[in-house]
Amino acid sequence: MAIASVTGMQCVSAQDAFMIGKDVAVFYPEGYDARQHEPSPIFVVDFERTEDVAGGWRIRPEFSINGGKSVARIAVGKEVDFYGNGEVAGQLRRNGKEVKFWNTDAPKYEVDGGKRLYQSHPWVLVVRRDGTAFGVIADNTWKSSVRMDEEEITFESEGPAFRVVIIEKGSPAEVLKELADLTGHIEMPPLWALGYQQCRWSYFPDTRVKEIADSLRLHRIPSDVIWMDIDYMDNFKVFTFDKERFPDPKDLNDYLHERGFKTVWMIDPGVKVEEGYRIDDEGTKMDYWVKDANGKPYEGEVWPGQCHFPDFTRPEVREWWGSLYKDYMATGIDGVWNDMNEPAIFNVETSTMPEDNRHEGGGGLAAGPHLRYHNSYGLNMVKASREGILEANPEKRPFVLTRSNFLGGHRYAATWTGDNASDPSLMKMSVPMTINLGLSGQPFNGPDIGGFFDDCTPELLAQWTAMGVYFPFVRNHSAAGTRQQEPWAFGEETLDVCRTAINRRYRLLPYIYTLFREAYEDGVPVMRPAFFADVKDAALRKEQEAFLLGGDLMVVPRWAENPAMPAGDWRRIVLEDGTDDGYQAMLYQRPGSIIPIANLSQNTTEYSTDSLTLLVNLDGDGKACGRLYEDEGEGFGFRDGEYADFALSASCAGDEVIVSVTQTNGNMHKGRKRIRVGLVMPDGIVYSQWTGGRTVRVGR
Ligand code: MIG
Repeated sequence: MAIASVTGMQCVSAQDAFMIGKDVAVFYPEGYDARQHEPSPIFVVDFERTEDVAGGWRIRPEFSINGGKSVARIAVGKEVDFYGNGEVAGQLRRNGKEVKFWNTDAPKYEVDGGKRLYQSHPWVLVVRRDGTAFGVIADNTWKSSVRMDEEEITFESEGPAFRVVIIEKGSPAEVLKELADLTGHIEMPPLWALGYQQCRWSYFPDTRVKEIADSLRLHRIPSDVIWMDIDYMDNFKVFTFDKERFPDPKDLNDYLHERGFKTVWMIDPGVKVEEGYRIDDEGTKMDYWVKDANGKPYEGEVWPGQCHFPDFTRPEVREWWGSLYKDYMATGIDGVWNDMNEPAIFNVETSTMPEDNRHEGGGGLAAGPHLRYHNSYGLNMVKASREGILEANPEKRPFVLTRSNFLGGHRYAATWTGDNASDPSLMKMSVPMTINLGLSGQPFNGPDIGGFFDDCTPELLAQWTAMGVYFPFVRNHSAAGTRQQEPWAFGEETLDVCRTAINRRYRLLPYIYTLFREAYEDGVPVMRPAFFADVKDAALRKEQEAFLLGGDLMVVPRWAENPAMPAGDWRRIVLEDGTDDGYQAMLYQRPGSIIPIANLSQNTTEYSTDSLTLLVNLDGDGKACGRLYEDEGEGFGFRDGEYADFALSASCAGDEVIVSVTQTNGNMHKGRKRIRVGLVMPDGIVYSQWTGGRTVRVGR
């Protein structure tokens, strides 16, 4: 059943199109060659024709070949707002923007005018005035671009004609749920990965790392993770340890574990060309490297000097790479940081490998040029990493952080937004960047807090931390050679600001962990744009200073100049006593919501919800509700019912507010010692006494 028809000079509508589910249609161009695109790294489902696309279906691509490029144009109608696009610099609303899909090491987001960064997500979320929404996926890894013009989206690719998937729904949240159903839901992260994390390129030797850990505890900065950058490696050789600086990684990991820290260590894709270096010898012997156009193992320069690059398109290479993590993780490493996997190459103008390099594929994937496989290089690497780490530690939830990735890669790794700088404009930009990644199926992400390049200032670290603790991923990181950037590096006042902010993060963990559960279930982002509070409110569509953490908390950074707030009686909450330092982001709670809060802990191994505070902001009818999801925070028992899901509810009876906590799901017995209620009033929070049991009655 071909429905091809010539509609313009060169334009053809889909040669074939069909529904692959409710409200999801796929459109195939004429001459579509599945071997050039499938199996797609984006999808976890096979496309099965459920029915034909109905005549009334609104959004349809027109395909064409134009100047040698494969083009898909999608007319979108008037008055729409564009979002998503994955990792992008600049404003939240993508109208009028162009993004290039060619993963690039992009310091300060300056390459190509900021049009291409470390990751590619050929994805646009489109929201109409009335709040209905649709999403567009170009199922294409080849070098390409997208433009969002006034009434039209244009994908243009240097590769062969590609198919387009359209999701049509009643709201952006529903579109994102469908996106998760099609591309995979995130895995539950380990709880510790939601804590505060301290990183810096140049934490060496191991005694310095211990010093950092001790300082965090000494200054009572709640924290969970210390990161090891490339400094620990022997001559930057992956899966090795410098004999002088890091002679005993197990001892270091033990030391940190004893103090309640987890550790994340870096692994890059480039393998130093060196005879006698086990990894290089193995890869060479097995012939696992990416090849140049002549079929010889390609060599490119990175940190260690000349390197080979594993061909991650090959299943056996992924398996091998994954297996390398076994001994490595056995030193007590908790998580892995995959950097430079665009892949980034030094001293070449393109900063990556040649487009005509060869990848072998396998497992149904055809051999093809780097032009095709560049954008999925990072995705395939983290897929290998995740699987290997899981095999090494089958009882633990893998934690992988990646710099490069591709649409769908959220299944394997969390991400950070690469090398920003200690600059207020980049701090501000980190809000829309994190939001748009969330609107592209990657909820677990965040920027280098404090900024990577250049010297941070006390003012900037205070501002950035005071807001950054409400991001999904919270890590302070900076480049070697810049000024020290730990919370204590700028004196008492900055330290106090950071501590207060981080304390609030830890107190909010019951709520934040529940949000990750929601992301896992429904594909809804953890950090959301303000317009999610009221998708019909046109005034919220451009808001990119203030943002939502989940559905119930608006975060307004102190530097926000003119934040648009959702209508309704959102009430200010201040999470703890103490003077207002003028830096802490302002938090507003949604009317009708209940937010669960823990007592302060210094890390997630100490964290407990035995004492639970429920912040209640009643709606106009005197009601409120919320949710608390809990499990072990580690391992996979939750898949077999080892969790506890609670409905939180509040209602008024006479002069009293009755607040109750009811387990609705899960077999985990979560003994709770005591609860209390904080009634959010216009002029502050009024706390009840602590009580045992599951119900609290408080006077209004
Ligand atoms: O060429 O490992 O984005 O976070 O500290 C720089 C050193 C390599 C880039 C990463 C950055 C990391 C740095 N890496």
